[in-house]
Amino acid sequence: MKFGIHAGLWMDRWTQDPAPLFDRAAALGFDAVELSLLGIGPEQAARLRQAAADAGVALSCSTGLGPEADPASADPEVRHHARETLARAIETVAALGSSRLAGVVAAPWGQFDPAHKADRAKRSGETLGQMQAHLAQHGVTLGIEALNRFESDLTSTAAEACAIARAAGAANVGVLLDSFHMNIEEKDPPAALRAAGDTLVHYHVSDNDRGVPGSGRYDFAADARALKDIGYQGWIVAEMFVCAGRPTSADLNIWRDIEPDADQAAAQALAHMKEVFANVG
Ligand code: LER
Ligand code: MN
Repeated sequence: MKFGIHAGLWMDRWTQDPAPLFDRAAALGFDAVELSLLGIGPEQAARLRQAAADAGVALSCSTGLGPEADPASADPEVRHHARETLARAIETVAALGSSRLAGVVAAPWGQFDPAHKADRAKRSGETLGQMQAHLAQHGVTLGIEALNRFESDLTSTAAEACAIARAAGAANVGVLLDSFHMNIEEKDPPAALRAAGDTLVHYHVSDNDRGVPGSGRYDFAADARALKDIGYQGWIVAEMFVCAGRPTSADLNIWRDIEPDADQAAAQALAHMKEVFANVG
């Protein structure tokens, strides 16, 4: 099991070069850095892979699909574009030397169509299931993130994300659960983790305000017991967005500084993660 940090903590724009952050994360004691593919294409992969290796950090990747690449769309052309977009993302992940891709992959980020939710969920599972051969060929696992109601209507809860992942019927498709989203949507986050079981392939942590885990109301110790019970072997990645006034923070609706200093937030996050999740994995 690895402890990671999402590079978005430090990034003004998704297109900012994340390479200098690898040494920073390593110096803070993290094993891994998560990159958003929103600003990274295959042409940067070899250089970033080398930079991560030089810094001694592993990489995981997250992404968000737009409406033109909606796996749940009723339009076969749009679903075709979703498969093409995911295929390029999977290839980029592999070229980065990574085996993990997770995030907003079941439906577009910030798009809502509740009247057709059941049909969309069915089509999303089918489309993602069709990625299995490509995922297996490149050694990549895909995690469907359960997102709070303000970011998507298709997978608000772990149960909804798990239903799509299971319907995909693909060994390399599972779910990403994130404490920030679970805090909003789940009545009982540890129960949601237990119900996800081996469908859980990735786990994000931040507190209820998207700040340092352990600084707010979220019960990480209870999640740790659930992760141990299900034999979770995946990574634990701190995904904090704490600085206002940046294009990246606007994408995550961060309108005030949540923590005074990003480096300090990362250090405090890792200290809490090591304390609370010591017995997981
Ligand atoms: C967005 O809220 C989020 O949690 C990210 O993991 C999306 O990729
Ligand atoms: Mn997340």
